[in-house]
Amino acid sequence: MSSCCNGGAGWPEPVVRVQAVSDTCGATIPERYVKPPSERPSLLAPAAEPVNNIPVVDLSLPDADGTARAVAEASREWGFFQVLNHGVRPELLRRARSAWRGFFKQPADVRERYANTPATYEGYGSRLGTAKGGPLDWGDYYFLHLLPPALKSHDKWPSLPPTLRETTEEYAEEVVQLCRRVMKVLSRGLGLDDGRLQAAFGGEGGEGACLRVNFYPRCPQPELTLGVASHSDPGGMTMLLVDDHVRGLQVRRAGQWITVDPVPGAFIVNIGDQIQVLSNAEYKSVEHRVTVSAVEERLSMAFFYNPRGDLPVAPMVELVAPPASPALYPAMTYDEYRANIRQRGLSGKPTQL
Ligand SMILES: O=C(O)CCC(=O)C(=O)O
Repeated sequence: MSSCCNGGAGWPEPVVRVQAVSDTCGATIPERYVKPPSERPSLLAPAAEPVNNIPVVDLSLPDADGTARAVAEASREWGFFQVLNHGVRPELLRRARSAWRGFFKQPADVRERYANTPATYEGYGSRLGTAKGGPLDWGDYYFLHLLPPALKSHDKWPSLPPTLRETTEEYAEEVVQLCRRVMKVLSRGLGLDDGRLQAAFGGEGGEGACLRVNFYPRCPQPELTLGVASHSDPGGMTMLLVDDHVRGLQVRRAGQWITVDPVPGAFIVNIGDQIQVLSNAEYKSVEHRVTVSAVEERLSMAFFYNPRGDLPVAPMVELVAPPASPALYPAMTYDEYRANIRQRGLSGKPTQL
């Protein structure tokens, strides 16, 4: 099998690209990708999936209080919802997906120029977590920083395809605007001023943002593995863009895995651990995972919108009223919280939550 290439750069063992594994493994996936039986997906034909989907909210409706109620209910009950009429141009969604697909279709030596290390994870990667011999997921990714501006470095972004940097820049500008808008709706849904949650993130211009583009190659034994194992998102909120026609995301609800049916052109929004803390567990950061397919590749773009890294994040005082409603979490900065996750990798939900 063609493997390679980045074992000396801080990873505990050589990193193998899942694209290379998919191209060479034949009908059987390597043992390292096989999940324990309790974690394996039960893959049903689309027609046999439980008819259930995360709530869908139309952001263009004029009733702002009604929208806030719908978003708050989805955030309490599901931790997930899809947004339509969100203001990010459909043409830009298509261009962003196409530019990033173009990167994953570059020859291996072009992709390897951007191989990442566990120091920052920025660049082209195939694993999370640094435990030697740890489980691997059936997906490669590209991770990059967007905000604060001091962390953004175009040199660390792919130069091919030639449109990628400019398109990603444009995409980030529009998605940040959408995140700020949804933050207001979430804040109102908690009965707070529209700007309150954003203030707890460091204000407009003080927040953090990064992007992980996931590429899941075809897999000959999708029933044995996962594209991303079950996890909750450590940051504030995630704006996820998925392929319109390929399912894969599953959300845990009442002990069951619900497959999300993507609404074409929508973003999938999910609450991350930091908003669960700030809302004192009113809004839930819910575990999710990704299944893969034997017949279709899949690309997803996870835009992570986070509090400023050095701000203490704790339940907002307006939502704390002891003894009936004590603060459920101690204050911790997002930088501290993230350092812990980067070491152990994404798996399950942190025990303190
Ligand atoms: O690919 C997806 O649908 C979800 C990806 C995800 O959960 C992640 O990048 O954290």
